[in-house]
Amino acid sequence: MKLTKALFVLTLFSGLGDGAPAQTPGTAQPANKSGRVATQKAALASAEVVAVYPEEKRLLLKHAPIPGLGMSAMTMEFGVRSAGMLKSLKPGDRILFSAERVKDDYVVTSLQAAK
Ligand SMILES: [Cu+2]
Repeated sequence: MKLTKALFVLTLFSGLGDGAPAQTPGTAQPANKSGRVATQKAALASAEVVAVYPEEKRLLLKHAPIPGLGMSAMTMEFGVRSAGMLKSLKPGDRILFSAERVKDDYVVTSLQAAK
């Protein structure tokens, strides 16, 4: 019981420290409004999931233009930061996501279901 509580507090604190955009995108809006997201290279873009490759930690997205990455709309593969991000995704899903360039690859750093 004590351990669980401590873990919970820890999680809370680390969440606050990081702004936690990856963990709870739906509930972290006030913190994000203060400019944390804006200071990152990646802005939120919308996309449709075309294919998911959990074993390779990659996915194929048909995405809208992403000005922050200098991309027009296209269908392309992205890596993901963790395989867990792909768990609930399936082809046809619409998402909002942010990505950043890592060497010659593009990596999705956060994503959420779009309505
Ligand atoms: Cu692209």
